[in-house]
Amino acid sequence: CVCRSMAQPQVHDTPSKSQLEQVAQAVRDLLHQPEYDDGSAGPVLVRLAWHSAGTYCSATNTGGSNGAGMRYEKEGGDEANAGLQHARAFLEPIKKRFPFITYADLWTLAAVVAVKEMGGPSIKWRGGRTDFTDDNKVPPRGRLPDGSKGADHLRHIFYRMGFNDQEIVALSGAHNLGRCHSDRSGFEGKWVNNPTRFSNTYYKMLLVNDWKKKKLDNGKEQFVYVDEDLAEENEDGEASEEPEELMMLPTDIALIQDLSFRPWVELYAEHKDIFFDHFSKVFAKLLELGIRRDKNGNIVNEENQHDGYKS
Ligand code: ZEM
Repeated sequence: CVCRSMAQPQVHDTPSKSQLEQVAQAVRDLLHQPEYDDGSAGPVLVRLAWHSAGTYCSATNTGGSNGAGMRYEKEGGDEANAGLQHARAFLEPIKKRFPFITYADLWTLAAVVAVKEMGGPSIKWRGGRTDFTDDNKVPPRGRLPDGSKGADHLRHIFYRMGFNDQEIVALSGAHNLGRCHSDRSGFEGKWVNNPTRFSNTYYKMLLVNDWKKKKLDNGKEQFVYVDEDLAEENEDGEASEEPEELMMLPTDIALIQDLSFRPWVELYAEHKDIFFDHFSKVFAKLLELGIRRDKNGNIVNEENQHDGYKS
């Protein structure tokens, strides 16, 4: 690319609308994965976008979804990113087929498409991200949240990105999707019964269920609840099926224990439309963290913008 050799800020054109629609359709086509997890690649794609963007630090203007640094061991090997190689592998054939899209755009666009396909809100997305060509500008490890901690930790991590309490709770609603894997995070199980349908069920579960602390064999502590209704359903139908235990991370439980977080959980549990609206806005904000655009919407990568990845 010529612009890389220029001393001035780099400006990349975003792919055209019809090119992006082709990519979006290819993402829709790969979501159905009968052999994988709960049958959908959607949840892990959403987590990929979140972890690519969630490294952002507003004080140093470093990290964020631009660059797709997770391709490099320095970021991809962070234990917080364990399992996301599956998400990247799902998308690799699309990258091969549509080389005009950067990894950084593909990872973020795929999440937006997945949320919508799983029944969630439309999310504004803008392209033009570029990919790092080496790992110099890759942010340091350790910037993503640790599920075994509490409200102070959540604030420490998310305030660093520039989010407030309401936004922390709205973003956490993504835990309506997918599951924890013992071989990835060490936690186990899903938050809701239908983890491939985007909804506000996560907040309802937080409020109505009686969550009990459980220590896993690996020493990790999470909160669990066994859905009795589901147990009966299973007895009527497939008798062999055990009722599935639902789970919450300590950070999820912090949302109902903390007096400033809790009212947002209550609001979103009651009003799915408000949750969808707030989630749409906050997820769009997440994907734009650290990205500066010119008046045409093209991303401006200043040569020195990412200097000083020290912390
Ligand atoms: Zn998650 N998340 N997350 N998250 N997350 C997991 C899974 C998923 C935290 C966390 O420790 C974990 C956000 C916020 C936070 C998703 C989306 C978003 C897992 C399980 C853990 C441990 C990983 C595994 O074992 O595979 C913590 C502490 C968070 C702080 C609030 C935000 C924000 C998200 C998006 C907006 C998704 C979709 C999953 C399910 C992934 C999958 O593979 O099914």
